Amino acid sequence: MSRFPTFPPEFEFGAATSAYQIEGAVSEDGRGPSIWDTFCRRPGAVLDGGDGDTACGHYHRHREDVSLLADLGVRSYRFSVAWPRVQPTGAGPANPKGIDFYSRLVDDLLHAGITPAVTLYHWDLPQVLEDAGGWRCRDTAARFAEYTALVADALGDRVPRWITLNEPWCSAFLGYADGEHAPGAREGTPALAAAHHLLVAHGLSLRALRAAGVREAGIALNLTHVSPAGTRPEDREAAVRAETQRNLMWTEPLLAGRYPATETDTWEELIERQDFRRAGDLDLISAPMDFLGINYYTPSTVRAAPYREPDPGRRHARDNRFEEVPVPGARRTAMGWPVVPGTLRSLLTSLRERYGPALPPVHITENGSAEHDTPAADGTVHDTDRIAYLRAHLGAVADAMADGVDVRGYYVWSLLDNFEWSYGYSRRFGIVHVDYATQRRTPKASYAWYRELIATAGARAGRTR
Ligand code: PNW
Repeated sequence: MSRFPTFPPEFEFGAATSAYQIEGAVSEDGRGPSIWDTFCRRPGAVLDGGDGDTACGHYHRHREDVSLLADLGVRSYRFSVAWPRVQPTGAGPANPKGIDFYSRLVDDLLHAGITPAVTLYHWDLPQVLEDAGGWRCRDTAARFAEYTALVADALGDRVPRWITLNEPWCSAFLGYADGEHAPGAREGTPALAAAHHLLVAHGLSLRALRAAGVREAGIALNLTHVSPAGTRPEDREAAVRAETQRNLMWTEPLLAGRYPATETDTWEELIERQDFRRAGDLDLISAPMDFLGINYYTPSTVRAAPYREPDPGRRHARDNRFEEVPVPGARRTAMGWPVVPGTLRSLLTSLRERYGPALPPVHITENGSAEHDTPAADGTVHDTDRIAYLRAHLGAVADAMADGVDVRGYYVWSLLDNFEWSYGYSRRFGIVHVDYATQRRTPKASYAWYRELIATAGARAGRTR
């Protein structure tokens, strides 16, 4: 096997982060509280009691972080704008200091020759909006469209690529059904309402982006590759339910303008009470996008499991009549996630088969792995497992492209070790090591490897930088 998979000259290599995971400075320059500030204070919500109060201190170190990106040679950097910096209470005019921070970041990136890609929502909902019902309420989608217009108005002239939502599956089900993410709710129907309102929010946000004249707009979904654990009919049915919830309930409305055909098996009687759906919603949700962002980490192998109620007497909106089983022979990352790179190729080709020309060009908006990094005495990290993970997944992307899937770019998750949500600082995804006590950044071996891959691809393409 050659050292690097081969990509066409115009392929865009990038790196990704998100606001709450790296910025810190949560009370500075008028930022209001978000649901993650609140959730982190709940005892037991985050491993080791971590929070994003300081994180990587990126808010004050963004210059240094842009230098790291420039040395890496990436063509694009994906970051998120914190809604509560722009609208501390989720409504009203833009907070100028919040906008200024992102405006300076964008200018620094452009100065370094790096294309900014903005995610508008990477999970930090203003707390005031959650107090009014959060994503359970349709009004939050309207608020999101107003916020989108403010950010697009301020940055739209300089930012070509826009992502409305990051992983709405996580916001709806980890946030409102499983209680693992903010706001930490364990409810029934409201989580399904949240899923729908997130899709409506995407549609309204896309419309606001179009009105502002932005060049490229899309969404980032955490799609997975689902397979049944064996040949038992009940396991095959479990795989259909998992496929519906993880993939189809997002891709069908977005790309085909319909709710998934399998949803009534998945949510049974809950479906009959879906009065949160309105005429015209599907037209709004399925408005054409310029690209589909896919965040990919690991496949799901599932078997049938008995239904579990979250709280006595309440129905769980997340169909949990399936459970994940280990993949035999697959290595697991520090998250416990099995590494099966070929499943990324299969996911991409199956999307192409299902949607044909309705599948827009794809960007892999996140891919990477948490590993048990052990810094050597000199502080360097020889993360050979991460390099193997990245090489194999980039190879799977190249294979899917050879199969005819139009993939335009790839963003490694993540530039920096950072706040890994309910795992706190215990899991490291960065290609740059962060010593949280000193905020010292040390590029890992994977950073050097990725840098060489980018330079090699660039040299092949006749680019100089
Ligand atoms: C994604 N799950 O999160 C996010 O977009 C990133 O912010 C995050 O750091 C990264 O992946 C690594 O976890 C996920 O439980 C969190 O299935 C949880 C799940 C999936 C994605």
